[in-house]
Amino acid sequence: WERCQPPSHRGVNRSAGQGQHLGVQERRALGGLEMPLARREMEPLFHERPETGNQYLEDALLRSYLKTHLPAKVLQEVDRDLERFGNRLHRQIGALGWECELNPPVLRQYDAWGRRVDHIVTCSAWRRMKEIAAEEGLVAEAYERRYSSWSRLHQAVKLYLFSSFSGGFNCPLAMTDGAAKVIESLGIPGSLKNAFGHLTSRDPNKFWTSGQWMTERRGGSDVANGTETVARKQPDGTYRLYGFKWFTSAADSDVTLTLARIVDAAGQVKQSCLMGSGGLSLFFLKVRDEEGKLNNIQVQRLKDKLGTRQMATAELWLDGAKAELISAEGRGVASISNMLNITRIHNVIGAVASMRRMLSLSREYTRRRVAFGKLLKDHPLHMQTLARMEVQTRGAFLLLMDMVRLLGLAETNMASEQDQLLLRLLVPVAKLYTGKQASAVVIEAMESFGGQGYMEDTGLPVIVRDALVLSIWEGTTNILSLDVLRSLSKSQGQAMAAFLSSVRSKLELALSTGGLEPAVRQTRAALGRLEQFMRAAGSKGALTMELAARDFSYTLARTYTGALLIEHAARPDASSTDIAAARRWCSQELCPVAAGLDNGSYEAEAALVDGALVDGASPARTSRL
Ligand code: UCC
Repeated sequence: WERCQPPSHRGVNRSAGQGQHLGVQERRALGGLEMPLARREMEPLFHERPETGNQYLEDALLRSYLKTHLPAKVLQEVDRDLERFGNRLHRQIGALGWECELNPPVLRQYDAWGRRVDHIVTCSAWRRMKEIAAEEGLVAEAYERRYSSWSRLHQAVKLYLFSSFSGGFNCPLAMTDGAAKVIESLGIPGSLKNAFGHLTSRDPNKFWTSGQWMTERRGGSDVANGTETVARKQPDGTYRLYGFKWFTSAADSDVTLTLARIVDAAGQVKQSCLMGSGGLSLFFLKVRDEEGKLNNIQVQRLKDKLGTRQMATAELWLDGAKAELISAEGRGVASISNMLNITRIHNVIGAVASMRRMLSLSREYTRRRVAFGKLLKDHPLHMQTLARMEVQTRGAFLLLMDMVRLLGLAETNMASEQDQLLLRLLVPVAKLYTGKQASAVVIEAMESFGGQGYMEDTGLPVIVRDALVLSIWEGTTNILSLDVLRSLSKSQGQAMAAFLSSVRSKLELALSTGGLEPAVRQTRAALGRLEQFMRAAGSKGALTMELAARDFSYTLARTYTGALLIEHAARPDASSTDIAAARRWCSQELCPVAAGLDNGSYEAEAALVDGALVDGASPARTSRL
C-alpha cells in the first residue's frame, strides 16, 4: 500500500486488472490498436501508478553512506533494523499516514451540554503513529546511545525514512526531541526527570510528545519583542502564565516548552530579566492534568494551513497555566535555542525525505509511463530533469548525514572544538538551504507526472504542500541567514576557520581520485573567492554583511555540500554516478556571494534601489520630487 496510491474507500481501486490495462496502453503507444475508436473513447484513462517498495532497500545512497561510515558491528545491527523498519513503513505505516491526511484534527469546543471542553479530536491513525514512534524509539534511540555517537545518526535515518509516511507525525517528534534535548542539556533536573523519561520512552503507554510554543500575535521571528505572555510566581515556587500563543504546532501534545516574561505582583518585568535577551524565560508545562482537563488553557481555534493539515496547529489562550521555570531568569531565548537547533535538524530531515520520496516516485513512473511511443525513461530531456533533482537530493542528504554525525559526536563528548563550531554553523546553513531545495525539487517532481501530479488523490500534492512549510517554520531563510552570521560573530571567526579547514581536508582526500579534478578545482576556486569576500566585507559596515547574509549562506551550503559529494565520490568503492554527481554539483555557481560583492549588491546604494524597486518608485523621480 502506498500513499501515492488513492485509497480504495475513496472509490477508486486501480490495482485490479492493472496488467490488462498496461497491455492496452503499450499496444496503443506502439500503434498496435485493435479496438474500434468508439470503444476507445469510452474507455477510462488509465495511468500507471508508480510502485515503490522498501524505501531503505531502494535508497542506494543511504546504504552506501552507512556502509562507508558505520563501524561493522553497528552497521550489521542498524542495517537489520532499517530493513525491518522499511518493510513496516511499506506495509503498515504508509496507510496510517494517508489516514491522517484524510482525517485531519477538528476542534470540539463545547460538549453536548454547553460546557467548554476544547477537545482537539485526532483520528485513530494519528494516535497509532504515537505508539509506533515509541515502539520504534524514534526519539529514544538518540538518548539511549547504545551505538555511542552513531545512535544520533541511526535515529536520524529512521526519521528520514519515516518522514514521508508519517502523516505529519514527524512534527511532534521534532519538538519532543527538542524538549528532551533541552532537559538533557540542563542536566535532567529532578523536577524534570519524570518528563524526560516519558519523552524518551519506548513504551507506547508512557510516551509523551512535546510542543514548542514560541510564536505570538506580534510575530514569530522577533521572539523577544513579540512575546507578550507574562509569568507570575506563585507561593509554591511555580508560575502561572497569561498570554496568547498564536501558532502552536501539534497542540494535542502532552507537554510543552514555552517562553514568557516574569513579572512581579504589580505587573512590572523583573529587573533581573531585563539583563537577558528581551527578558524572556523558559517554562515547562503539562497541557492537561491527570484527568485530562486543560491546564487553564483555552483553544481559540485550529489554524487553516496550506499543508501539514494532518497536524493540529492552534491558537491558545493561557489563562493562568501552571508552569515550571526551567531556565535562568531572562535566559529563555538562549535556552530554547537548544530545542530550535534540534527541530531545525528535523526540518532538514523532512526536506531531504520529501525530495527523496518525490524522486523515487518520479523515477518509478519513468519506467511505466509511455508517451510519444516510448517510456519516459527513454526520453533524454525528461531524464536530464530528474538527474538534476537527483544531484540536489544527494547533496542535501550528505549534508544532513554530516550534520547528524557531528551532533552524535557532540552528544557523546567526542567532538573537537572545531566539530562543535562547525555543527553550530551548519545547522542554520543546512536548514535554510535544504528548505529551498525541497520546495524547488518537489514542485519539479510533481511536474514530472504531468497533470497526474496535480491530482489530489495521487497523494503527490500532499507531499508538495507539506514541503512548502520547510522554508518557513523553524525560522525563515533570512532569519536563518542572520543566525549564520550570529554563529560566526559569536565564535569570533573560529567557526569560519573550522568550516574552511573542514572543506579543505575533504578536498585533500580526493586529490588522487581520477575524474574528480574539475570538481576539486572549482571548489577550491570558490573557497578562494569566499575568503576574498570575507576580507573585503571585513572592512565594510554591518549593512554589507546583512545584505550579503543570504548569498553568503548559500555559498557555505554549496561549497560544503560540494566537498561532501567529492568526499563520497573519492571512497574506494565509489561508483561513476558518485563522481558525476560531485562534478555536476560543483559546476554550478558555488560562490554567489563573490558575484554579489562585485556587482555592488551589498552597498547602501543597492539597498536604496531595493526599496525603490519594491515600492514601485524610481529613485531618480523620488529625489526630484
Ligand atoms: O514553533 C514552530 C513550529 C513548530 C513545528 C516544529 C516542526 C519542525 C520539524 C519539521 C519536521 C519536518 S515555528 C517557530 C520557530 N521559531 C523560530 O525559529 C524563531 C525564529 N527566530 C530566531 O531564530 C531569532 O534568531 C531569535 C529568536 C533566536 C533571535 O532572538 P534575539 O533575542 O534577537 O537573539 P540574540 O539576542 O541574538 O540571542 C539570544 C541568545 C544569544 O546567546 P548569549 O546571550 O549567550 O549571547 C545567542 O547566541 O541566544 C543565543 N542563540 C543561539 N544559540 C540564538 N540563536 C541560537 C542558536 N540557534 N543556537 C545557539
